Amino acid sequence: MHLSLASLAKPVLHGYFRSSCSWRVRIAFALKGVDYDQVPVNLIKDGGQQLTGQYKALNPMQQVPAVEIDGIILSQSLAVIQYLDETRPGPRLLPADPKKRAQVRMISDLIASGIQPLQNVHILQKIGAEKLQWAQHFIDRGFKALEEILKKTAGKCCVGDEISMADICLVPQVYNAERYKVDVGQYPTIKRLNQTLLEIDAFKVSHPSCQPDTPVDLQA
Ligand SMILES: N[C@@H](CCC(=O)N[C@@H](CS)C(=O)NCC(=O)O)C(=O)O
Repeated sequence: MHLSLASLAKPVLHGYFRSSCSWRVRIAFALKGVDYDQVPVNLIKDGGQQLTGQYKALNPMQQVPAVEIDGIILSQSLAVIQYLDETRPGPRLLPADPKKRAQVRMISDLIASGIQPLQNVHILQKIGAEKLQWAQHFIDRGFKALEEILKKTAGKCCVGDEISMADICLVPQVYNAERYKVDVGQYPTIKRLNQTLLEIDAFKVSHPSCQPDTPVDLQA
């Protein structure tokens, strides 16, 4: 097998401890057992380090995460997760069965397109004083739909009993919901899955409370 120098280098994750999309990628690295370096991008400090010209060169969307891997730069956490799944050994993050794989993508997209973008820093800055109610409204709207779907698809995990990209999306979104004081108890399946998944090592080591850029007062 031909190995290029780029594919031997450790991947570099440009992310932020509290960003749910960065956490998704950290979980995927941990599940696959891939060693990587982290470069913090503080979304708040200095007006947002994601807005610098230097960072824009990595990700023109000026969002985290961005990942340097195998000689390319990837943004969009779901693209990164699927690339890792296609190129790294370890547990599958998308099931082999087409129906289950479609369900994993459905749940991942519901969270990644239908809920998370509405709580982005630059969106909430535009909303202003109403931002808490705004975030709660859209998380509740998404979680109502997600709860109905998960009732049908979940076993120990979002789809059956195997961890997948859907679980990788779910746990950071519940963390966000709790930050915005959404009562997750209204969604018993979401709550149960989140509790089960948080017991797994890959979710623990990647948690926002224990990253290199986690402020001391938020460390576990
Ligand atoms: N679809 C993108 C979304 C990335 C994203 O929204 N990142 C947020 C943090 S989770 C961000 O960088 N926000 C910065 C801003 O809103 O200015 C992904 O999945 O990677």
